[in-house]
Formats: sequence, structure tokens, C-alpha cells
Amino acid sequence: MGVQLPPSAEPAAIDSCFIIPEEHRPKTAHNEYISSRGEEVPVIDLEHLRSEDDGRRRRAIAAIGDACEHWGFFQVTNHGVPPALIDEVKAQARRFFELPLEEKRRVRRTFENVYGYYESELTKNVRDWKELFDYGPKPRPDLRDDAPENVTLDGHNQWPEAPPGFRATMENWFSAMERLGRDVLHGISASLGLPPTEFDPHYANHSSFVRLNYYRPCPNPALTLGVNRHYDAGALTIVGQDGEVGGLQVQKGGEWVGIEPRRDAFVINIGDMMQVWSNGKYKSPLHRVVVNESRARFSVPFFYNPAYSTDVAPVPQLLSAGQQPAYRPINWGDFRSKRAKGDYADFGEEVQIAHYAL
Ligand SMILES: O=C(O)CCC(=O)C(=O)O
Repeated sequence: MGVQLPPSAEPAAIDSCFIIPEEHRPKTAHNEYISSRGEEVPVIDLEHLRSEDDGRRRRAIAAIGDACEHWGFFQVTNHGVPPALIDEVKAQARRFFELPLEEKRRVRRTFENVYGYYESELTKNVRDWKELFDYGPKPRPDLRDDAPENVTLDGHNQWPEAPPGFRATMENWFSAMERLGRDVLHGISASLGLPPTEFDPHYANHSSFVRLNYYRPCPNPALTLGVNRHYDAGALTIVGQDGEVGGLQVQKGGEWVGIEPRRDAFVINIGDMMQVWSNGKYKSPLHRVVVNESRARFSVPFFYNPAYSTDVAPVPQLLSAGQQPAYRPINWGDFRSKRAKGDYADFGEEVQIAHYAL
């Protein structure tokens, strides 16, 4: 196991709504990145995926397959997202989260509209030590954000007036993430032995969204989590990292392993829908975020999800002769709505793909 968090002389009190049950409290520090077996989350150079050289490309695809099978997580370098855009997103996010609470709450999300600012998200029915801002696609850019054509199953975008330029930066980011998401999805599809474009038809009206996460320093990080342990409901997540402050951890072989923050990389993880498509070959990994006493941390996940109308089922070509699908079809929009409800209030056990296992 990793390093034990040092006991404080006088543990600081935090509000009881943030305190998680003893057995799930973090024992691995936010800056611990190597497992007890000496393993680290793999780093893959995406340039090789675009290479004309067959051998290089095949090795990159095999590395993606290996990472998906054994970790569910990997990092990608040479991803093609301009460093200036990455810096701009971080700067804008910081400016936004530093605004007074009442200003941020003008764009607070609600039960009906999941897009906007939120400071009291629940994961596993305990409040996360973080603030967030979510936004999603706008099918008709020529119309108002709240025009019926732009109100999706999740709601519609709400943009703050400050900081200036926030919205334009975030819209550019969305487009950059769509491009990267498609490249990575093509690599994952190829790693399953499928045509790279196998999943493209499900992405024509995709329901992806961006989340800005802001984790303030916590006076007692041993009692709480930035995000409690969870599986991502969708197909694929691309996490823009802080670059300096760690905290994201994945469970592997019963052990929590930290993911080293790199300025030049994005973290990728697969979600529940990819587990179903691959008929369980790739498992959606359990992960969480640990906070720390001294440094704020920022992250920006892009949840690259199919169209709400998609029925996700094991891909028939992946079933060998006589093999039965491990899951019954799941309507993505329905699954997403059920999972999102649990972010607001305790409705008991959240919906899981295990409930769809055959
Ligand atoms: O902060 C991170 O690195 C990841 C956050 C995460 O897992 C989430 O927002 O679902």
C-alpha cells in the first residue's frame, strides 16, 4: 500500500457532511504514484497512433488494449491540444472559482438542469470536497442556450457573465475535446480488433459534457475525498490535469494507485458503456480523488458519451461462437438520467451496470 497520511497534531474539524465512512477513508497520499508492486499507470504516445509506420501503429494500439484491460486508465502525450488553450482553460477556471459564492450561484445547476455551477455534489451519498461547473453540447448554436432545440435530456448551458471570455474559451475547449475523444475512441476500437470507426454512428448527436473541478485545500484530508469512489457511467473520459498537484487515484488489485500529474498529458479512463460494448473485456475502473492540506487542485474531465438514444449492448463481432452477451442492452439516456439523480440527494444505491448483467 502507499504512504500513510501523517497524523496531524490536532486534527482539524470539518463539517460532518464531508466525512466518509472509516473503511473508505484515504490511506494513500495525493502525491503517491507507484503501486506496492512498482507499477504506474501507462503513458502512451498518441503520435504513434497516427503514424504511417504499421509496426508503430500496431504497438500503440496494443498498448492501449493492454492499458484498458489491466488498468482501465492510461495517459496520452502528443495529443494535439495546443498548450496555450490548456493554460487558458486553467486560468479561466481559476478566475471563475475565485468569484464570490453568490456570483457563481447565479448559474447554479438544479435537479432539472444539470449544467452550471454546483458546490454540494454527492458521490456515494457523501458530499465531495470540491466545486464544479458543467457544460455540454449546444445542438443549435444559432439559437439561445435555453431555446427548446438546445434543451437536452440533461438541460441547457448556463454561462456566467464573469470572467470575460470564459464562454468562448470553454466552447473552444469542447471542440478540442471532441477531436481528441474521437482519436482515442478510434484507438480503443482498434484495440478490440474492430474497425476504428465502429462506434462513430453512436456519436452523431453525442451527449458529452465538460466538467471543471476545483478542489480547495482541506484542513483534514484524511476524513474526506474530493470525489468519492465511483465508476464513470459513460464510454470514455478524458481528464485534463492540474499538471502539478496530484489526487486522482485508481483501484488496481485492491490497492489505490495515484496517477502522476503531467503537464504534457491527458488522463484517459474507460467507463461503464465501454465495459458493456466490449462484453466485459475492458472493465470500467473504480477511481476517486484525494485532497490535500496545502494546495488547491484543478481538473477538467470531458465525458465523451454517445447519443442519448443509443442502446448500448455487447458488440456482436466480439462474441466468440456460442458466447452469450454478458449484459442486456442499456439505453444510455435512461442510464445517465438515473445516475445523475444521485449527485443531488440520497436515493439509495445508485444504478450500476451490474444490474444489467445477464
Ligand atoms: O479530478 C479528477 O482528476 C477526476 C475527477 C473525476 O473522477 C470526476 O469528476 O468524475
